Amino acid sequence: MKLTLTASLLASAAFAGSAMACETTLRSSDTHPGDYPTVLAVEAMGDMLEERSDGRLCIEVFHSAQLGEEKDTIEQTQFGVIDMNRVSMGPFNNIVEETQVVSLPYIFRSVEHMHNVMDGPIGDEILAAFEPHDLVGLAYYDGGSRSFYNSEKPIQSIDDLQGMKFRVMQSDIFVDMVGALGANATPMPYGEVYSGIQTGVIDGAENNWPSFESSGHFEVAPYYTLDQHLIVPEVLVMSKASFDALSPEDQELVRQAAKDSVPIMREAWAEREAQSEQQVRDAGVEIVTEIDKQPFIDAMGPVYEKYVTSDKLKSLVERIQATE
Ligand code: GTR
Repeated sequence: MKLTLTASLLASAAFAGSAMACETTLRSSDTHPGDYPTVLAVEAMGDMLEERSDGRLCIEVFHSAQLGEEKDTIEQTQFGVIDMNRVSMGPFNNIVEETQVVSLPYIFRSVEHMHNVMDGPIGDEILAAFEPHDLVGLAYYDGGSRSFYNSEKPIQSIDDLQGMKFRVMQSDIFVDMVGALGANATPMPYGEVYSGIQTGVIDGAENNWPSFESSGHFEVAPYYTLDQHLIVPEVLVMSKASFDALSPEDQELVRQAAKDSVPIMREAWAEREAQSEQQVRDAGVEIVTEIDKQPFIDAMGPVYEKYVTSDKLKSLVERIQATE
């Protein structure tokens, strides 16, 4: 019995690998697979942190939704059960009001516009808004632009969307966004989308190239229309409880390493986006690139009216629109 226990302890110590030497290993969640840019970036952050703290602080990334789907892992991060989390801003909409503005359809004119906003004072303001919700906002990552894909037909215009059923991330804004286009939205966890399309519970979903590819959704939804309705930044947050448990020096190391992981993420993203697009095209997915976005943009009026009501959000939207 004793021998078995020792053997299993040894086995788990070996499994922990280099994290074993660390005083504190921060557990970080990600829904994506191990080779996805967001996972690689948090791992790179962990390497920087381990080196800069002389091995005091490490990060272990639990990728592929090992710790659960985004909505649940966000709650666990608020409670301090999970130390860090890399998530889209979308699932935060019902928790951190300020995240709603960057989840509005067509709020950003391009990825470059999104970078200019999030890298500046508006980005800092939104990061700070996480604190009252037991979270510390550390850095923004890229999520490309999201477009509709489905199992039924090529979507050439809003007319083709009428009555179709699309999965959206768990946020009311996206439900209303799809509704404003005349389609029906079903909020559901990311991990259920593949089988949802396969079994016909939904006709499709919407996402960026790397997610469309890595999730395998393209296998069951071979029509992709580049209407690019959303450019939602992603965010790396830390549990306030875990953050407060660190010394001020270590807190600074965490903040800095998170910031330093951003260019690594952007490079990995650009590479992966091109690879994913190629893979999806090679698989024979029918891609509609020529689409008039103006009717889509015009249809979003009611969504802005419903969500941009407080002075705080109005000011954020105006300042985002005024950013180059
Ligand atoms: C991805 C994003 C994930 C998750 C997913 C989804 O693009 O990186 O964090 O939000 O979309 O649609 O659930």
